[in-house]
Order: sequence, then structure tokens, then C-alpha cells
Amino acid sequence: MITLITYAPAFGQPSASPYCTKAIWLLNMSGQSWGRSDTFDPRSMPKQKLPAIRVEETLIHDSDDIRAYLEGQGHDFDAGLSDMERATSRAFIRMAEEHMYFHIVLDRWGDDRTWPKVRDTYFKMIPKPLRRFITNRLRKSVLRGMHMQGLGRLTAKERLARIEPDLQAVTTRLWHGCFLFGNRPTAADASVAAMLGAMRATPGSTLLKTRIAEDVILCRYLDRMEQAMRAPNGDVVSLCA
Ligand SMILES: N[C@@H](CCC(=O)N[C@@H](CS)C(=O)NCC(=O)O)C(=O)O
Repeated sequence: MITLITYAPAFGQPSASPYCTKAIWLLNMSGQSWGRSDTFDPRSMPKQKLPAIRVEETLIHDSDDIRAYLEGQGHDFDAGLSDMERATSRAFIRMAEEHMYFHIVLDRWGDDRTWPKVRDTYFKMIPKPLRRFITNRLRKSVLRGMHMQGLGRLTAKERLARIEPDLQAVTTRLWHGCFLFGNRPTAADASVAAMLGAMRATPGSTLLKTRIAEDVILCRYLDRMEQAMRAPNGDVVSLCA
């Protein structure tokens, strides 16, 4: 039995973290039986990040290593894809996880109107009188990290312009199939849809959230992915009809 150590669901998503949502979806797609253990504190993890899975005594952390573990168990997330498609899939995963993700961080932690809702959802277990104090320090450190990364130096409008070509790249693929690589979800969908879904689910009405929520192609894709992941062994092809 596999136990996924994950952040709890939030804002209607399977987890507050899109990487955890990705791991949940990969586990569902793999057909393995698994259970979840929710936490809000990743400090006991080897890299102080989530998700991780526990398989008997072994801890496997990082959603990419979780994927590799599941593939080692015999599941090919990209079955039927050509070498060229697998190469493109890898690039899409990197685009989602190493670029799109940071836009979510800034939307949730950097926007003064969104932050109180995010804080009170992520950290609801910390008693209210202490919550502001503890999370203010954490927020400062996250935003310092985003400043170093670079995106934190852009205005929300500049950020939206920066991510637009990524959204166009996703949309272009969706003109050709109802998932990124055809009529079934593959590994790239687990990453890309998890990021886009988190953007759409962010509370409030940031520029980015509005951009995604008003895009019919992206919203239909996200709804399809969520439906497919609720019944991963179901008839996903009919979702494309
Ligand atoms: N490359 C990792 C990234 C995981 C990650 O960044 N997790 C974030 C949540 S979205 C985290 O746990 N952050 C805690 C921290 O940095 O203190 C993966 O794919 O699993």
C-alpha cells in the first residue's frame, strides 16, 4: 500500500499544492491502490517539501521521483506516444513546474487581497492569535525567494504577459486533441492541468485567475481532466466526444 504525504485539499482542488495534485493524479492513473496522509508541515521531509510517498519503510519524495517509482512498477504514463511526443511532453512538464508554478506562488502569497484567504486556508490549524505572526515571517521568506527567482520583480500585468506564450502553447496542443497528447491523459496533463487548475482555483480575482477562468478552451480542458481523474479507469475517450 502506498501512502501519499500531501497538503490537504484547498479551494476545491485535491491539494493546496499543484505538485501534490499531480502526484494524486499520477497515482490514480497508475491504478495502484493508495491512501493519503494530510499535513501542513513539510519539515520532517528530506527536502522539507511535499509531495512524498511512503512505500513500506521507504520514503520517495518529489513528484518526478514518484512518477519514476510508478513507472518502475510497470505503468507507462505516456503509452502510445512517439519519441518526439515524449520529448515535447518533457518540455511541457518543465514549463509547467519550473515557470507556471511560480506565477501561482506570487498570486497566492504576493497579492495582498488574496493572501488573507490563502493564509487562513493553508494555516487554519494555527490558532488565530499566532497565525498572523508566524505566517508573516513565512510569507516574507517566500516573497524573498520569488524576488531572487526574478518573477517577483514583475508587476501582475508584466507577469501575465510573461506567462501568455505558455498558455498559448497549451492551447495550441488542445486544438489537436482533448488532452495534451491525444484523447487520453498522459504525464504532461498531470503537471500542466494541476498548475492551470491551481491558477483557476486561487481565491479572489487576480489577473491570472481571471485570464484562466475566462478561457473556454482551458476551462473545458480542466473540467475534462478533473472528470477523468475522478474515474481514471473509466471511459475517458467519451469525455472527448
Ligand atoms: N520538485 C518538487 C516541488 C515540490 C514543492 O515545491 N512543494 C512545495 C509546495 S507547492 C512545498 O512543499 N514547499 C514547502 C517549502 O518550500 O517550505 C516536486 O515536484 O515534488
